[in-house]
Amino acid sequence: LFAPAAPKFIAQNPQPASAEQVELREGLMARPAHIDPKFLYDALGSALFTAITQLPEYYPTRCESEIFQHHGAAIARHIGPVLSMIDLGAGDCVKAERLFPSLRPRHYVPIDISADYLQAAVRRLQLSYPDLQITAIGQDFTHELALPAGIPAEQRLFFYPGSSIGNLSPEDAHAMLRRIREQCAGGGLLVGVDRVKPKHVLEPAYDDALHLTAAFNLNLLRHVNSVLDADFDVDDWRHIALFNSASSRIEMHLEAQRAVRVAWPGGARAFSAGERIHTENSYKFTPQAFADLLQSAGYRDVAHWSDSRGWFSIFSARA
Ligand code: AVI
Repeated sequence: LFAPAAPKFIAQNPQPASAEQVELREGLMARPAHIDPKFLYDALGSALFTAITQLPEYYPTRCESEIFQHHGAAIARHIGPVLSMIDLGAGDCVKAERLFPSLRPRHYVPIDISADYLQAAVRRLQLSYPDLQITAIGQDFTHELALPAGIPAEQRLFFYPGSSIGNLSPEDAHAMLRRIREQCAGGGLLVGVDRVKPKHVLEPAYDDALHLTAAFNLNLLRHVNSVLDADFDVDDWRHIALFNSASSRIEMHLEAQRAVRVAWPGGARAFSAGERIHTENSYKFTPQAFADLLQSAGYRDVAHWSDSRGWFSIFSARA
């Protein structure tokens, strides 16, 4: 009989429910209306996103794992010894787990806004790695990055895969990279970045034939209903994904299929047919543009590796 170490779980909710409600109300009343993409990730949204990563059209996850498969040893050499691996937006923790054999962290700190989903993943992981110290944190790290004390900064490797950095505005991405750097001076960052490519590859990745991405986007309305006690009817809306080449980003929107009125305690908004709610941006970078962003945020020793088609890049940098 063996008793695996119990994973520690820290639930941090830097935004109390009422702050989320204020944010949602402001976004819904804005013209054009917008909802922050973090509302895509309730338990069902996280499960839908995991399913999206298996779609033939959604290339980023496969490209990223190809890079780790082909260049894993070179990447591990560039990073050097790792004691603590801090996984930003860990989800099901599978990506980090694949790197355990080459990076051999002693302490794993997965952070994700979807606390329930993370907790289930961490329980599974601890059974497979009984000696690994795991501290899971349910946190919206895009606002604040609060880590448990006792992990020296120079022993920290931040792992930010999947091109999630592309879901932030350029200003927020810069601020986020700076925040990470302050937390790992002497340590490093390993980050996945999606690259600019033709529209005919990009758009189907965000508007797939099985409509999983449509379900992922529409599910955000159900999440908003539960947080705000609003009365969105999912059937009134349709999923839109388009590449805005001037801004180098995929945009996701929800478009009203008819005139609708959406109400919540203390407020309401009328949407005309065809009016949209902007729900997500996913920025695409050239390798030079991302290397410049890292350098402007204070990183050095920047290196990157790509998949065979040059669709995705992994950057490693020292803080
Ligand atoms: C999590 N993030 C990197 C995904 C992306 O590709 O921007 C979210 C996503 N949105 C639609 N499909 C996937």
